[in-house]
Amino acid sequence: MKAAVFHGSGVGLRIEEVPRPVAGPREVLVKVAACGVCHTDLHYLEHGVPTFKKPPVILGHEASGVVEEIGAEASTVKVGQRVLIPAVLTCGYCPACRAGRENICANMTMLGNHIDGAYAEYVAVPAKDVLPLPASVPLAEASIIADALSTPFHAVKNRARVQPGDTVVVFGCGGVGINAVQLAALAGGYVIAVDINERKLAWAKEFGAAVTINAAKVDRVSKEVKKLTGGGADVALEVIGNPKTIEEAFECVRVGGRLCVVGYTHEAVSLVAGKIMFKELEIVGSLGCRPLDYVPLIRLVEQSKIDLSRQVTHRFPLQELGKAFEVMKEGVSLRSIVIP
Ligand code: PAD
Repeated sequence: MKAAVFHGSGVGLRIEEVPRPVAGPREVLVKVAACGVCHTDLHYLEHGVPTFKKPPVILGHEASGVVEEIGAEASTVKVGQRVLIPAVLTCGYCPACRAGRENICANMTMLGNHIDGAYAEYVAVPAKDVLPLPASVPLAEASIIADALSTPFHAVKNRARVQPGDTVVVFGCGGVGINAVQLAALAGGYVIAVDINERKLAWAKEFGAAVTINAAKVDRVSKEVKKLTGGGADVALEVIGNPKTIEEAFECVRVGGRLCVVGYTHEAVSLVAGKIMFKELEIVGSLGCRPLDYVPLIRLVEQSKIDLSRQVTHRFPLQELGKAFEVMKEGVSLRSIVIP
């Protein structure tokens, strides 16, 4: 089969012919319908972030497809079933899994990171992890539920805990951030979207932001947010992964408010500890999504409460995966999917 194989930072990705995976006894072999292209892949390709599996490794962690084969002991899934593959697979028995927090599983395996991923024609995954997709949900577009939607769903609902009437500032309106905007608005928040790209800010408006701020055109975003909210936002979400914007998001939060960090950076950030104490601020991280949250999330998509199709702005064949990273870097895409 054809797959996009990562050979290490600096070497990059090559489209190669590799052996088709075989489903183990408790696994299913999924024929990939589409795989979403996430900024996390760019971290491996260009920012020196290592994958857990030593390259060569097939990247891609945001996939949907159709079950082609089932392992001998995989009785819960049928051949021909349309499925979503969560980006992260969990063990089910570590302390975090036992506590219902599978998204921080001690033995997690992420597709296209710990194990071969879905920039490929086929991928083999445990049967217990795949989620059935209703017939009314478009299969290829549904791939982005696996990360671009599920990550902000968990962040907004469980970590940032947005409540109706909350003022919410979202830093970064890319593939993941746009859904933080959409979901925070759906939760009843008054959403202030921040980006440096006017096109992204226009999309943020379409996806539910009440106000937008172009960070490149103001002196301090926090000053603007304080003006708009009468002293600071109840919740700030950082969905970029830049120490400077994490620090600025922190400055936007009102007394008793909450900062939720979704963006990834390996760099340190500098926050004034006294402000955390005096303002009783909460600082939380948010990683991926718990399996139990996928069910209501897919239901919201099925009920058209979440706009899925409009955010897939670009489609590429696997051979043109490189172009998906180009449009991401140019800032002209919201989410690209590759169709093997
Ligand atoms: P993206 O490239 O689609 O979006 C990033 C957005 O940030 C773009 O719209 C940029 O214009 C905007 N931006 C960049 N710099 C600034 C700035 N200084 N001020 C304001 N806006 C800016 O990326 P994405 O949405 O795919 O991913 C965003 C981050 O989320 C990235 O760090 C990724 O690794 C992380 C992520 N985290 C999880 C998780 O589980 N926590 C999951 C998936 C992705």
